[in-house]
Amino acid sequence: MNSKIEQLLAEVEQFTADTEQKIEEFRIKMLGKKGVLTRLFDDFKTVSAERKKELGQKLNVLKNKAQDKIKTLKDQLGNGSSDSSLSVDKTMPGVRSEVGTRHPLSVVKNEIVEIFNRLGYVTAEGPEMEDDWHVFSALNFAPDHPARDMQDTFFINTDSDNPILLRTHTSSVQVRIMEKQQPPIRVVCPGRVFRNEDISARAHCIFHQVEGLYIDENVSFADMKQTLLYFTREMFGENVEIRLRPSYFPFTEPSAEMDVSCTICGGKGCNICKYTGWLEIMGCGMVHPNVLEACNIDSKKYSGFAFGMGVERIAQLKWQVSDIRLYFENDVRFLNMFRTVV
Ligand code: 2U9
Repeated sequence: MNSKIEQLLAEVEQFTADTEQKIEEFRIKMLGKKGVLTRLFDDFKTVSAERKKELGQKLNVLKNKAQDKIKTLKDQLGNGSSDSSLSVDKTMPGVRSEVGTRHPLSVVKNEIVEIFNRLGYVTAEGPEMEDDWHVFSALNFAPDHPARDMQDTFFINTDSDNPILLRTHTSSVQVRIMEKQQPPIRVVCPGRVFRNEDISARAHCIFHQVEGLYIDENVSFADMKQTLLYFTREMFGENVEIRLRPSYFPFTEPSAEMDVSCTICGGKGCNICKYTGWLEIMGCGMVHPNVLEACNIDSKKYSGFAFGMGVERIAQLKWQVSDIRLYFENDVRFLNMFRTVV
């Protein structure tokens, strides 16, 4: 058997073919059901125990070499190396591979995050699937607050007294950070959020937020105002102004809505700002003492501010995209409009 294997190894080594048919004949002869290897493997069953290891290894080598040879010859044929009618025209220009681009929402998100990173804020992310505590209870939402309603929030499991749900804001990430870490805290949290809303040109059930949180001793409302003015001017230009209007959120007190002077008309009034001269871009406020205490932070020693903005809203103001759905359809004709944006 040994000499037969040696002979076949040499045969495999020397074999060449320039047609599919010759390769197939060789395959049937070597590896077919009635081929030489099948017969050798049958004979192998009767080989003495002492020789089994050596001959078994040799047989496997032969089988692998035969398979490799067939594959190599087939590949060569495929490349047209021996069939002149299929040969490659080496003077043809190469096929250019398309380079993708960043999604416009990622571009805006990165820009927002980087502005705050320059101010010393670290970036943090957290789970999209959350529990009631991190999304609502720790953030001072009353037990009967409408946001906890099935109509507003996607619930996953309501069996326990701490239901599992899709986060409706990224504030849950800041709650997790406060639970783990004592002040000073300076974080920005970008991420995807989910609300049970009908999809339209102005609203989507999935959108993106960037929220921020700054907690330390003696942090004031004035610190917040100056930080947000710096952010707005970095984002929209040196000449824009901001204004704060009183508002209400359960997790901040006092709370405010922040407007930026219209980036289109400069505040004179146009159809983008509905002739008010102002565009709303974010919400903000001083973190409610109940929120600090829920996360084991001493509200007598520490204070802080928080803010939140929708990435789609900022992108819309930057590029005047009037239909939010375009950001989610991934139509390349739309995405290609942002090719030059990095
Ligand atoms: C903690 C405490 C307070 C985050 C804040 C807002 C105000 C806000 C909205 C803007 C448009 C959400 O995307 S939007 O619909 N956000 O108005 N968010 S203050 O406050 C926090 C966060 C975390 C621990």
